Amino acid sequence: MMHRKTLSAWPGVLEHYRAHMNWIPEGAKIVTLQEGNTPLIPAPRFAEQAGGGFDLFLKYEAVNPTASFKDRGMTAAMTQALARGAKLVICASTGNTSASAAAYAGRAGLRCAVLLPHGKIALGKLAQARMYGAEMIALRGNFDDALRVVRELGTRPGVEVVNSINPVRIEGQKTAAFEICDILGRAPDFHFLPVGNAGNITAYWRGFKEYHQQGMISALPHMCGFQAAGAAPIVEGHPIADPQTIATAIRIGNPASWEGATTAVSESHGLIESVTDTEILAAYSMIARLEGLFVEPACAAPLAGLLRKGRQGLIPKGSIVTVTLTGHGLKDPDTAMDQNKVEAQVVEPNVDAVLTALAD
Ligand code: AN7
Repeated sequence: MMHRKTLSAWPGVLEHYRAHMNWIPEGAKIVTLQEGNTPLIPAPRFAEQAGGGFDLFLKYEAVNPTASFKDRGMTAAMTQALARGAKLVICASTGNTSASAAAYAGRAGLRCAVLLPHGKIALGKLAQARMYGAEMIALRGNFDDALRVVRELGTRPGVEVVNSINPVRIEGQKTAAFEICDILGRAPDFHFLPVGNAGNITAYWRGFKEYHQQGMISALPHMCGFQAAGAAPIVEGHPIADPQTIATAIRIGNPASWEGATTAVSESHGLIESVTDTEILAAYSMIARLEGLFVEPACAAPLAGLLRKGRQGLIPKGSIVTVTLTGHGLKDPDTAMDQNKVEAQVVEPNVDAVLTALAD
Protein backbone atom coordinates (compact mmCIF):
# COMPACT_ATOMS: atom_id res chain seq x y z
CA MET A 1 0.00 0.00 0.00
CA MET A 2 1.45 3.34 -1.01
CA HIS A 3 0.99 6.20 1.40
CA ARG A 4 1.25 9.67 0.12
CA LYS A 5 0.10 13.06 1.22
CA THR A 6 -2.46 14.69 -0.98
CA LEU A 7 -1.31 18.10 -2.09
CA SER A 8 -4.20 20.43 -2.67
CA ALA A 9 -3.82 22.86 -5.52
CA TRP A 10 -3.57 26.50 -4.53
CA PRO A 11 -5.76 28.47 -6.96
CA GLY A 12 -4.10 31.88 -6.58
CA VAL A 13 -5.03 34.77 -4.33
CA LEU A 14 -8.28 35.86 -6.01
CA GLU A 15 -9.93 32.43 -5.82
CA HIS A 16 -8.57 31.66 -2.37
CA TYR A 17 -9.78 34.96 -0.91
CA ARG A 18 -12.77 35.39 -3.22
CA ALA A 19 -15.07 36.21 -0.30
CA HIS A 20 -12.95 39.35 0.24
CA MET A 21 -13.02 40.37 -3.45
CA ASN A 22 -16.40 41.93 -4.16
CA TRP A 23 -15.04 43.85 -7.17
CA ILE A 24 -14.56 40.78 -9.41
CA PRO A 25 -17.06 41.04 -12.28
CA GLU A 26 -19.63 38.21 -12.42
CA GLY A 27 -18.35 35.40 -14.62
CA ALA A 28 -14.92 37.02 -15.14
CA LYS A 29 -12.11 34.76 -16.30
CA ILE A 30 -9.47 34.88 -13.56
CA VAL A 31 -5.97 35.54 -14.92
CA THR A 32 -3.62 33.79 -12.50
CA LEU A 33 -0.22 32.16 -12.19
CA GLN A 34 -1.21 30.69 -8.81
CA GLU A 35 0.56 33.54 -7.04
CA GLY A 36 0.53 33.92 -3.25
CA ASN A 37 0.66 31.27 -0.51
CA THR A 38 4.24 32.36 0.09
CA PRO A 39 6.18 31.10 3.12
CA LEU A 40 6.46 32.94 6.42
CA ILE A 41 9.97 31.99 7.44
CA PRO A 42 11.29 32.28 11.02
CA ALA A 43 14.55 34.24 11.16
CA PRO A 44 16.02 33.82 14.67
CA ARG A 45 19.63 34.54 13.69
CA PHE A 46 18.73 37.87 12.13
CA ALA A 47 16.48 38.70 15.11
CA GLU A 48 19.47 38.14 17.40
CA GLN A 49 21.44 40.75 15.42
CA ALA A 50 18.57 43.17 15.99
CA GLY A 51 18.81 42.80 19.75
CA GLY A 52 16.76 39.60 20.15
CA GLY A 53 13.93 38.93 22.58
CA PHE A 54 11.25 38.85 19.89
CA ASP A 55 10.03 36.39 17.24
CA LEU A 56 10.80 37.39 13.67
CA PHE A 57 9.07 35.98 10.59
CA LEU A 58 9.86 36.93 7.01
CA LYS A 59 7.14 36.93 4.34
CA TYR A 60 9.18 35.70 1.41
CA GLU A 61 7.43 37.21 -1.60
CA ALA A 62 10.38 36.34 -3.83
CA VAL A 63 8.80 32.95 -4.51
CA ASN A 64 5.85 34.41 -6.37
CA PRO A 65 5.71 33.45 -10.08
CA THR A 66 7.65 36.50 -11.29
CA ALA A 67 9.71 36.66 -8.09
CA SER A 68 8.09 39.69 -6.47
CA PHE A 69 4.97 40.67 -4.51
CA LYS A 70 3.59 42.49 -7.56
CA ASP A 71 1.95 39.28 -8.80
CA ARG A 72 -0.73 39.52 -6.10
CA GLY A 73 -1.93 42.81 -7.54
CA MET A 74 -1.33 41.88 -11.16
CA THR A 75 -3.71 38.90 -11.10
CA ALA A 76 -6.37 41.42 -10.06
CA ALA A 77 -5.43 44.16 -12.53
CA MET A 78 -5.20 41.75 -15.46
CA THR A 79 -8.45 39.96 -14.56
CA GLN A 80 -10.19 43.32 -14.61
CA ALA A 81 -8.48 44.49 -17.81
CA LEU A 82 -9.58 41.33 -19.60
CA ALA A 83 -13.15 41.63 -18.32
CA ARG A 84 -13.29 45.24 -19.52
CA GLY A 85 -12.02 44.29 -22.97
CA ALA A 86 -8.85 46.38 -22.75
CA LYS A 87 -6.81 46.75 -25.95
CA LEU A 88 -3.58 47.74 -24.25
CA VAL A 89 -2.31 47.48 -20.69
CA ILE A 90 0.39 49.90 -19.61
CA CYS A 91 2.45 50.64 -16.54
CA ALA A 92 5.34 52.76 -15.35
CA SER A 93 7.85 50.72 -13.41
CA THR A 94 11.12 50.53 -11.55
CA GLY A 95 11.17 46.94 -12.85
CA ASN A 96 9.06 44.53 -10.84
CA THR A 97 5.68 45.87 -11.91
CA SER A 98 6.78 45.64 -15.55
CA ALA A 99 7.97 42.04 -15.14
CA SER A 100 4.70 41.04 -13.52
CA ALA A 101 2.52 42.99 -15.95
CA ALA A 102 4.35 41.45 -18.90
CA ALA A 103 3.85 37.91 -17.61
CA TYR A 104 0.17 38.27 -16.74
CA ALA A 105 -0.66 40.20 -19.92
CA GLY A 106 0.93 37.47 -22.01
CA ARG A 107 -1.16 34.89 -20.21
CA ALA A 108 -4.31 36.96 -20.74
CA GLY A 109 -3.51 37.53 -24.41
CA LEU A 110 -3.35 41.29 -23.93
CA ARG A 111 -0.91 43.73 -25.50
CA CYS A 112 1.41 45.20 -22.86
CA ALA A 113 3.66 48.27 -22.88
CA VAL A 114 5.98 49.12 -20.02
CA LEU A 115 7.48 52.59 -19.45
CA LEU A 116 10.83 52.38 -17.69
CA PRO A 117 13.35 54.92 -16.38
CA HIS A 118 16.21 54.59 -18.84
CA GLY A 119 19.30 52.86 -17.43
CA LYS A 120 17.92 52.33 -13.92
CA ILE A 121 16.27 48.92 -14.13
CA ALA A 122 17.94 45.89 -12.52
CA LEU A 123 19.16 43.35 -15.08
CA GLY A 124 16.92 40.44 -14.08
CA LYS A 125 13.79 42.56 -14.35
CA LEU A 126 14.74 43.69 -17.85
CA ALA A 127 15.33 40.07 -18.83
CA GLN A 128 11.87 39.21 -17.58
CA ALA A 129 10.09 41.98 -19.51
CA ARG A 130 11.90 40.88 -22.68
CA MET A 131 11.17 37.21 -22.25
CA TYR A 132 7.47 37.67 -21.43
CA GLY A 133 7.15 39.80 -24.54
CA ALA A 134 6.28 43.29 -23.33
CA GLU A 135 6.87 46.32 -25.53
CA MET A 136 9.53 48.24 -23.61
CA ILE A 137 9.84 52.00 -23.72
CA ALA A 138 12.73 53.63 -21.86
CA LEU A 139 12.10 57.23 -20.85
CA ARG A 140 14.78 59.85 -20.32
CA GLY A 141 13.47 60.47 -16.85
CA ASN A 142 12.69 58.69 -13.60
CA PHE A 143 9.77 56.57 -12.38
CA ASP A 144 7.75 59.64 -11.45
CA ASP A 145 8.04 60.98 -15.02
CA ALA A 146 6.95 57.59 -16.36
CA LEU A 147 3.92 57.43 -14.07
CA ARG A 148 2.86 60.94 -15.14
CA VAL A 149 2.88 59.85 -18.79
CA VAL A 150 1.02 56.64 -17.94
CA ARG A 151 -1.71 58.58 -16.11
CA GLU A 152 -2.24 60.69 -19.24
CA LEU A 153 -2.31 57.68 -21.56
CA GLY A 154 -4.72 55.91 -19.23
CA THR A 155 -7.54 58.32 -20.10
CA ARG A 156 -7.61 56.96 -23.68
CA PRO A 157 -10.24 54.38 -24.63
CA GLY A 158 -9.13 50.76 -24.39
CA VAL A 159 -6.05 51.58 -22.31
CA GLU A 160 -5.85 49.99 -18.87
CA VAL A 161 -3.29 51.23 -16.34
CA VAL A 162 -1.98 48.40 -14.15
CA ASN A 163 0.04 50.50 -11.71
CA SER A 164 -1.18 50.61 -8.11
CA ILE A 165 -3.16 53.78 -8.91
CA ASN A 166 -5.53 51.10 -10.23
CA PRO A 167 -7.56 50.28 -7.08
CA VAL A 168 -7.82 46.54 -7.76
CA ARG A 169 -4.01 46.25 -7.50
CA ILE A 170 -4.37 47.12 -3.80
CA GLU A 171 -7.21 44.58 -3.48
CA GLY A 172 -4.94 41.82 -4.72
CA GLN A 173 -2.00 42.86 -2.60
CA LYS A 174 -4.00 42.99 0.64
CA THR A 175 -4.02 39.16 0.54
CA ALA A 176 -0.45 39.08 1.86
CA ALA A 177 -1.71 40.49 5.17
CA PHE A 178 -4.44 37.82 5.23
CA GLU A 179 -1.87 35.07 4.68
CA ILE A 180 0.32 36.32 7.53
CA CYS A 181 -2.65 36.29 9.92
CA ASP A 182 -3.85 32.89 8.66
CA ILE A 183 -0.43 31.38 9.40
CA LEU A 184 0.22 33.10 12.74
CA GLY A 185 -3.38 32.70 13.90
CA ARG A 186 -3.23 36.37 14.88
CA ALA A 187 -1.78 39.65 13.62
CA PRO A 188 1.88 40.46 14.24
CA ASP A 189 2.67 43.23 16.73
CA PHE A 190 4.82 45.05 14.18
CA HIS A 191 4.88 44.75 10.41
CA PHE A 192 7.92 46.14 8.54
CA LEU A 193 8.08 46.74 4.78
CA PRO A 194 9.81 48.89 2.16
CA VAL A 195 7.98 51.93 0.78
CA GLY A 196 8.36 53.18 -2.78
CA ASN A 197 5.15 54.17 -4.51
CA ALA A 198 3.41 53.25 -1.21
CA GLY A 199 0.85 50.87 -2.74
CA ASN A 200 1.96 47.92 -0.68
CA ILE A 201 1.84 49.56 2.75
CA THR A 202 -1.64 50.81 1.80
CA ALA A 203 -2.65 47.27 0.78
CA TYR A 204 -1.31 45.57 3.92
CA TRP A 205 -3.07 48.05 6.17
CA ARG A 206 -6.33 47.48 4.29
CA GLY A 207 -5.87 43.71 4.65
CA PHE A 208 -5.15 43.84 8.37
CA LYS A 209 -8.07 46.23 8.97
CA GLU A 210 -10.50 44.07 7.00
CA TYR A 211 -9.52 40.97 8.95
CA HIS A 212 -9.94 42.93 12.17
CA GLN A 213 -13.38 44.22 11.21
CA GLN A 214 -14.43 40.69 10.28
CA GLY A 215 -13.28 39.32 13.64
CA MET A 216 -10.50 37.20 12.15
CA ILE A 217 -7.89 38.93 14.33
CA SER A 218 -8.34 40.74 17.64
CA ALA A 219 -5.54 43.30 17.39
CA LEU A 220 -3.76 45.25 14.66
CA PRO A 221 -0.02 45.61 13.99
CA HIS A 222 2.00 48.80 14.07
CA MET A 223 2.93 49.50 10.44
CA CYS A 224 6.60 50.38 10.02
CA GLY A 225 7.61 51.62 6.56
CA PHE A 226 11.15 52.34 5.35
CA GLN A 227 12.30 54.49 2.46
CA ALA A 228 15.83 54.87 1.13
CA ALA A 229 17.49 58.06 2.38
CA GLY A 230 18.01 59.50 -1.13
CA ALA A 231 14.39 58.74 -2.06
CA ALA A 232 12.42 59.50 1.09
CA PRO A 233 9.68 61.96 0.13
CA ILE A 234 7.19 60.82 2.76
CA VAL A 235 9.78 60.99 5.54
CA GLU A 236 10.89 64.44 4.42
CA GLY A 237 7.36 65.64 3.81
CA HIS A 238 7.82 66.78 0.20
CA PRO A 239 8.39 65.23 -3.26
CA ILE A 240 12.02 64.55 -4.21
CA ALA A 241 12.84 65.80 -7.72
CA ASP A 242 15.85 63.56 -8.36
CA PRO A 243 15.59 60.48 -6.10
CA GLN A 244 18.75 58.36 -5.80
CA THR A 245 19.41 55.00 -4.14
CA ILE A 246 21.12 51.68 -4.79
CA ALA A 247 17.69 50.12 -4.19
CA THR A 248 16.37 50.99 -7.65
CA ALA A 249 12.99 49.36 -6.95
CA ILE A 250 12.16 52.14 -4.49
CA ARG A 251 13.84 55.00 -6.35
CA ILE A 252 10.61 57.03 -6.33
CA GLY A 253 10.27 60.71 -5.46
CA ASN A 254 6.53 61.31 -5.55
CA PRO A 255 4.59 58.22 -4.39
CA ALA A 256 1.09 57.77 -5.81
CA SER A 257 -0.28 56.29 -2.56
CA TRP A 258 1.36 58.90 -0.32
CA GLU A 259 -1.83 59.38 1.70
CA GLY A 260 -2.38 55.63 2.02
CA ALA A 261 1.02 55.37 3.65
CA THR A 262 0.57 58.25 6.08
CA THR A 263 -2.90 56.97 7.02
CA ALA A 264 -1.54 53.46 7.69
CA VAL A 265 1.24 54.86 9.85
CA SER A 266 -0.96 57.22 11.86
CA GLU A 267 -3.91 54.85 12.32
CA SER A 268 -1.64 51.99 13.37
CA HIS A 269 0.61 54.14 15.59
CA GLY A 270 3.49 53.01 13.41
CA LEU A 271 6.33 54.89 11.81
CA ILE A 272 7.96 55.73 8.52
CA GLU A 273 11.70 56.36 8.46
CA SER A 274 14.59 56.33 6.05
CA VAL A 275 17.72 54.18 5.96
CA THR A 276 20.96 54.96 4.12
CA ASP A 277 22.30 52.91 1.22
CA THR A 278 25.13 51.81 3.53
CA GLU A 279 22.61 50.43 6.02
CA ILE A 280 20.65 48.81 3.17
CA LEU A 281 23.72 47.02 1.81
CA ALA A 282 24.75 45.79 5.27
CA ALA A 283 21.31 44.26 5.89
CA TYR A 284 21.24 42.87 2.31
CA SER A 285 24.40 40.85 2.96
CA MET A 286 23.42 39.91 6.50
CA ILE A 287 20.06 38.35 5.59
CA ALA A 288 21.67 36.25 2.87
CA ARG A 289 24.43 34.96 5.14
CA LEU A 290 22.46 34.48 8.36
CA GLU A 291 19.17 33.20 7.01
CA GLY A 292 19.82 31.91 3.49
CA LEU A 293 17.50 34.47 1.95
CA PHE A 294 18.73 36.27 -1.14
CA VAL A 295 16.63 39.38 -1.63
CA GLU A 296 16.91 42.46 -3.77
CA PRO A 297 18.26 45.65 -2.13
CA ALA A 298 14.81 47.26 -1.60
CA CYS A 299 13.88 44.42 0.76
CA ALA A 300 16.86 45.27 2.91
CA ALA A 301 15.41 48.70 3.76
CA PRO A 302 12.95 47.37 6.37
CA LEU A 303 15.58 44.87 7.55
CA ALA A 304 17.98 47.76 8.14
CA GLY A 305 15.14 49.55 9.90
CA LEU A 306 14.57 46.54 12.14
CA LEU A 307 18.26 46.36 13.05
CA ARG A 308 18.08 50.00 14.10
CA LYS A 309 14.80 49.75 16.02
CA GLY A 310 15.77 46.48 17.69
CA ARG A 311 19.17 47.75 18.77
CA GLN A 312 17.53 50.90 20.15
CA GLY A 313 15.41 48.59 22.33
CA LEU A 314 12.18 49.71 20.69
CA ILE A 315 10.84 46.19 20.05
CA PRO A 316 9.19 45.01 23.30
CA LYS A 317 10.23 41.57 24.57
CA GLY A 318 7.96 38.77 23.36
CA SER A 319 6.72 40.69 20.32
CA ILE A 320 5.93 39.06 17.01
CA VAL A 321 7.54 40.99 14.16
CA THR A 322 6.93 40.31 10.46
CA VAL A 323 8.88 41.76 7.54
CA THR A 324 7.87 41.57 3.89
CA LEU A 325 10.74 40.57 1.61
CA THR A 326 9.27 41.95 -1.58
CA GLY A 327 11.55 40.68 -4.37
CA HIS A 328 14.22 38.10 -5.21
CA GLY A 329 17.95 38.79 -5.06
CA LEU A 330 18.42 37.26 -8.52
CA LYS A 331 16.56 40.26 -9.94
CA ASP A 332 19.64 42.40 -9.39
CA PRO A 333 22.76 40.31 -9.95
CA ASP A 334 24.93 43.40 -10.58
CA THR A 335 24.45 44.71 -7.04
CA ALA A 336 25.16 41.26 -5.62
CA MET A 337 28.39 40.90 -7.59
CA ASP A 338 29.51 44.42 -6.64
CA GLN A 339 28.75 43.75 -3.00
CA ASN A 340 30.88 40.66 -2.75
CA LYS A 341 34.08 40.60 -4.79
CA VAL A 342 35.25 37.22 -3.53
CA GLU A 343 36.10 35.12 -6.60
CA ALA A 344 36.16 31.34 -6.75
CA GLN A 345 39.64 29.83 -6.40
CA VAL A 346 40.51 28.03 -9.63
CA VAL A 347 42.36 24.73 -8.97
CA GLU A 348 43.14 21.37 -10.58
CA PRO A 349 40.37 18.76 -10.25
CA ASN A 350 41.86 16.66 -7.44
CA VAL A 351 41.44 16.33 -3.67
CA ASP A 352 44.85 17.69 -2.79
CA ALA A 353 44.27 20.86 -4.77
CA VAL A 354 40.91 21.41 -3.11
CA LEU A 355 42.34 20.77 0.37
CA THR A 356 45.18 23.16 -0.32
CA ALA A 357 42.66 25.80 -1.37
CA LEU A 358 40.59 25.22 1.77
CA ALA A 359 43.65 25.45 4.00
CA ASP A 360 44.17 29.15 3.19
C1 AN7 B 1 11.11 44.85 -4.57
O1 AN7 B 1 7.95 47.88 -9.92
O2 AN7 B 1 7.25 50.58 -7.93
O3 AN7 B 1 5.64 51.00 -2.01
O4 AN7 B 1 7.42 49.90 -10.50
O5 AN7 B 1 9.85 46.40 -6.57
O6 AN7 B 1 4.12 49.42 -3.18
O7 AN7 B 1 5.70 50.86 -4.47
C2 AN7 B 1 8.26 48.57 -7.27
C3 AN7 B 1 8.24 48.76 -5.93
C4 AN7 B 1 9.30 47.39 -2.68
C5 AN7 B 1 7.87 49.31 -3.15
N1 AN7 B 1 10.06 46.35 -3.01
O8 AN7 B 1 6.51 48.98 -3.10
C6 AN7 B 1 7.69 49.05 -9.65
C7 AN7 B 1 7.70 49.49 -8.23
C8 AN7 B 1 10.24 46.03 -4.28
C9 AN7 B 1 9.64 46.77 -5.29
C10 AN7 B 1 8.68 48.18 -3.62
C11 AN7 B 1 8.86 47.89 -4.96
P1 AN7 B 1 5.42 50.12 -3.21
